[in-house]
Amino acid sequence: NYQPTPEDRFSFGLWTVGWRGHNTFGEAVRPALDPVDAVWKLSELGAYGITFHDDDLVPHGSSAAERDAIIKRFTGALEDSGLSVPMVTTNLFSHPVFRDGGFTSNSRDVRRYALRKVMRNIDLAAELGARTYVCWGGMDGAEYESAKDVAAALDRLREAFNVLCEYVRAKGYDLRFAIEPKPNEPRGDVLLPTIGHAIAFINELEHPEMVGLNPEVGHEQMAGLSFTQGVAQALWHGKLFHIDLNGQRGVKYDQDLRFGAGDVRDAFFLVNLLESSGYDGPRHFDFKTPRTEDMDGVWEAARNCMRNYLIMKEKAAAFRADPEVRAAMEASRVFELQQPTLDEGESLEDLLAEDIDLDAVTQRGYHFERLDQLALDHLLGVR
Ligand code: GLT
Ligand code: MN
Ligand code: MN
Ligand code: MN
Repeated sequence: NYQPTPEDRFSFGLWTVGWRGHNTFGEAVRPALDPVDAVWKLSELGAYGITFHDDDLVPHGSSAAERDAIIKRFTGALEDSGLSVPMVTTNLFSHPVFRDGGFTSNSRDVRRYALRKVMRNIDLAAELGARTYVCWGGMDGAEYESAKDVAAALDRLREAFNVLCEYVRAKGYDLRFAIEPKPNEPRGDVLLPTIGHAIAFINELEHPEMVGLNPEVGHEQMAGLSFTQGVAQALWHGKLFHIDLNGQRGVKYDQDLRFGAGDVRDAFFLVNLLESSGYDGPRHFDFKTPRTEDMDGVWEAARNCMRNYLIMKEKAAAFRADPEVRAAMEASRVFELQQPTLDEGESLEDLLAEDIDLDAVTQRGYHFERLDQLALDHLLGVR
């Protein structure tokens, strides 16, 4: 019956179920959600975790006493409900001071403020037992080529991660960073626009082992890319630290639909990949319920994010276990790709001396059509 349990490791951002529906053209359509109500509702639905930005939990401008009281009340609800906080992040985009970004603002005082804001919230993240700290730099980017020195921005971004890794090491926290790429929105062009850009950037850090990725379904699809292929590469590099699951229909604004909406094929192959890869991190949903819905619609969407994941998981397992699928993969030479191109110890002279029967091999068809239809039959529920 696709009823989630905490073992499924489903988590939700406080900003997702709490999104009030304001956008560039319209005002908020839903009431503010009390974080404590979110905790209870999510645990009732079968989630295991809740995540938040500093400002989602403690409104900007709260006094120290107010902050303490809010955190005390929130941790009380966590203890009583059994919900955990696997990931925490920072809001470096809403406040007007971040209009040119956080870590890469042209203003040095803003960059210093951004670092302090993150460090302060890292202490809270560690206190709550979070193991992952997400950094989404959506406001770090540009609309004017002349106004942003990209090399300097990357220098400052590297500096920020080096400083933050140093902070975590000095404090002895068991915490890793996960960079969330996005091609655009809110900035016209965001720094580190895709999974690939972020992986290359991480290699330039002082502690690359402490920094990985939090890729989001819709963000890669906004760039017209295959999310599943991007995640496969992130896994290959050992960099899938966390994941934002949602739905997106094609190359357009960031839709943040519930998981399963949008590109159903990519969702199916993504779940198939995650479930067969050994990825054991949270399955985190980052969705925004469309403005047409009231709060009932929000909880309906949250429930269905998990339901769709579990349906895909069942279908993907059946797909992998199907003997006809195995045979079709064999016929498509899928497993042959796992074989190294050269034998161990083989000399390049041997390789150079070999010949190929071009006439014969050129005729070879790969039967991918048959294999793909088997996948689609599974997905559509007729197998
Ligand atoms: C914002 C963004 C998301 C990020 C969040 C983390 S904030 O809602 O659109 O994709 O994951 O900062
Ligand atoms: Mn996200
Ligand atoms: Mn998004
Ligand atoms: Mn979003």
